[in-house]
Amino acid sequence: MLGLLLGFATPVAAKPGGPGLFCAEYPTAPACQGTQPACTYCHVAPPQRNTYGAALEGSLAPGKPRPLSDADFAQALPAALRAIATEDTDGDQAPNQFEIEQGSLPGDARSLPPSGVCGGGENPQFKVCQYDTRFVYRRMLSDFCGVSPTYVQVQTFLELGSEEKKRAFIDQELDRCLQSDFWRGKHGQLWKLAHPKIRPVGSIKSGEDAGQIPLADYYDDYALFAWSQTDDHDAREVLTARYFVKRSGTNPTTYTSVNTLSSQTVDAAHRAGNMTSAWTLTAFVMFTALPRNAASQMYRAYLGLDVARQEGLHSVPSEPRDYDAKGVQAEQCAACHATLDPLSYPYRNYNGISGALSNRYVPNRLELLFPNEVATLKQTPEKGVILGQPVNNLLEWAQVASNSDAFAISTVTDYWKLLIGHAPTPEENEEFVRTWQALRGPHNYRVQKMLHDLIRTEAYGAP
Ligand SMILES: [Ca+2]
Ligand SMILES: [Ca+2]
Repeated sequence: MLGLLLGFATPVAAKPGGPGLFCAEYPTAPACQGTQPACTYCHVAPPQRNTYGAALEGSLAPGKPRPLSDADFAQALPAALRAIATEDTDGDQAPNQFEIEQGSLPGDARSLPPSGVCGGGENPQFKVCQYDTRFVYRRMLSDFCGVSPTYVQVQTFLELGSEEKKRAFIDQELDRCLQSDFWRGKHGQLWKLAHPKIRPVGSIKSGEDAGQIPLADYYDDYALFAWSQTDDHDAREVLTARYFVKRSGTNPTTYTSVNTLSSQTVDAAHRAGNMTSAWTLTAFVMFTALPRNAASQMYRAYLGLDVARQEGLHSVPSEPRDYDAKGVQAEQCAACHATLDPLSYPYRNYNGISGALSNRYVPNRLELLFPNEVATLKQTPEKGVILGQPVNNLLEWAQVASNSDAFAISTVTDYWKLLIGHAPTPEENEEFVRTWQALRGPHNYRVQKMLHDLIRTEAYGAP
């Protein structure tokens, strides 16, 4: 909403790139953690700007005639944000940049940065330092092992004495619980995390627990997801794996990587993890020529960006081209489709449901399988753009996606919601940012290591 409305009197001159540029300037701001800045950042009621929006407009390429072109807007916004960073536009004593970083609104004097510095602060609604190892021990066993500690276990825990020994014991118990079926087994906690990404439909499932019209086996997708989140595996491979994962046994459940699976049909050279699984192609490509649905689902599921909610918009100049003549150049569509269509092109040769060629990479798919569609369809390129970066194919799409801030933020947000019960709040932002940055950095995308960090946060450990 920020970008759509920011700095412009009419929606015709919508600038959907705004949120992306804002978040590039403030990547650790609470407003950019798995979500997008809201309209209220700059507006009282659109198109009326609040004090922050007005100050920004004043610093945006001053002297240039309005409305600004998309390119001029994109070029001028970072400097304009910086130009007013140290001002206090709403007069509440907190400078804009401080408000943005602390999660309050820089254009609303009633919205103040939290005073919740650990151990201090006058506001009782913010947590003070009260990380409680006994509480964490209970909570961790319940979250990761699915059990409460017995009386004897609690006594044994308390007898460990020092906080240091207790924390070491909790870490050791966490590693044990991460092996449990409650955590990693069929229908366990990791599967629960994967549900909104995979969107299972029992009636068309093939293989184990098959439905009436078996089309594809999404248990393979759960298996790769669970694999990518456990042991010493790289979480990014849920999007980039050229291999498949086989699940076997219970208590313990074992996941093994394999080069072929009878339920999977995309050739090794064109695989990109769950983005190209038989289930993704069946459920999200289906019968469509240009698989916008597959692209937007992957964007939402693994990067936390929902194009339909104006999130993650990185408009590509001269897009949408509307190769399939769906009317996406219409004013109300163009803003989203300038991002969505180039995001979808790399899927052009991935086939959904159509007999012998189902769920495969088919070179010249549009030319071969959609001969009766509009003539311009076959001009659809395989090259596309994701997060503003040009890519040649879906494998490169997956690389850019999995290496992005959005992927790390989305990965940690999933666990934050599961384990803490809500998306990170502004008060939790510092710990949240530290957690996803460590996942990307020192932990090299090992979720197991990230979870040790997560249970050590104040957000998790304060009753
Ligand atoms: Ca202020
Ligand atoms: Ca404020």
